[in-house]
Amino acid sequence: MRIVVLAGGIGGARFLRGLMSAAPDADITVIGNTGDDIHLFGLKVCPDLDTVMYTLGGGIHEEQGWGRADETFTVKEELAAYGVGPEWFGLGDRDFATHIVRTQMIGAGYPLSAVTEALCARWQPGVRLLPMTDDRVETHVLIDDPDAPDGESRKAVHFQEYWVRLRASVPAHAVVPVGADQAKPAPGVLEAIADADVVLFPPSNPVVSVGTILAVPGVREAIADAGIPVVGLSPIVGDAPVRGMADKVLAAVGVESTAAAVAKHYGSGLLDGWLVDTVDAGAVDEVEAAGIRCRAIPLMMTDLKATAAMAAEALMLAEEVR
Ligand code: GDP
Ligand code: FO1
Ligand code: CA
Repeated sequence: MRIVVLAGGIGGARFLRGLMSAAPDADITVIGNTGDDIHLFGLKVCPDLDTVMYTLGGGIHEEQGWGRADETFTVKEELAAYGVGPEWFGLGDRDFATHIVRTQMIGAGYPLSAVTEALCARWQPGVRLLPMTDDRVETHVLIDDPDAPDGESRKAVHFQEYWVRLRASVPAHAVVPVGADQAKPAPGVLEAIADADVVLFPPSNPVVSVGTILAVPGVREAIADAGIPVVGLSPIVGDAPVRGMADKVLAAVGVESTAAAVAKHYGSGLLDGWLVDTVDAGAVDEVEAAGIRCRAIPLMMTDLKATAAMAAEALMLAEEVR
């Protein structure tokens, strides 16, 4: 079976582990979000691609969910000694090596998709990991400008600044995937969708992860036109994200932070099936009334067994709606 998964970072990566356990023989292509990418110290950092690569390749910091296990921060400390920041973004020494290799290859003319393949040759994630695009896309978040003299102006900050520096503590008025409208799907992306038997949306952030991938022209259309089941799992459990800032960025796009609202945001034109957590069983009728087949099952990725059960349910729902 050929499965395409649209993945962000932690939610996507942890779900993929469960999927690989539930469907060990499946041929899995991951289309990764690159809207979180940021250039720091002259290096290109791809947090969501790296989170998937390290998680599936056995190099992730398990508790944190991002970055490398057994990490040290000597380079960061030395940069700080020169007064060179940002100090709010924690790049570790081991992780730096990935960004150095990536930036060097891009400088030599390789597209991000080829670079990602080269990095994965080391990590052997067991899936085909494709960036959504080789073109530069950067998610920016519109917030109130605290320094504005009139107290009313707004400013855009990079998504990483909104999340890591500001911890999403201020309202997001808009989320803009800058460059997405001009971006082309990376080589292999549209082909993987056309060849797939099923498309899965893991419990990734619906706005800044899955939403950003769908914002690359051609991707949403390819999925909607493929004529194959599209099944998603809710990242919202009990009207709140399990972790992260999905509630803040959903508010920015005018969507309530509920499992049903997220399903309706994707819409029946895209989504055929939706899994909500058992605590949200009351949402099933509302989702089905919107034309999306819905089931309530435990959706907490507490361990591999629980996550594999979620993935198995998603694949069963896909067969039901096929
Ligand atoms: P990020 O790029 O690291 O933020 O990761 P993703 O976009 O892939 O996933 C983030 C989303 O995963 C958040 O909105 C969380 O609510 C969701 N999430 C994390 N852990 C779980 C879990 O155990 N169960 C469910 N249902 N969602 C989860
Ligand atoms: N997340 C943090 O909360 N603090 C950090 O300092 C941080 C550094 C970092 C470095 C490399 C990387 O691949 C990811 C990193 N993350 C950090 C995670 C990242 O910002 C987020 O998980 C996602 O981009 C949110 O979607
Ligand atoms: Ca992310």
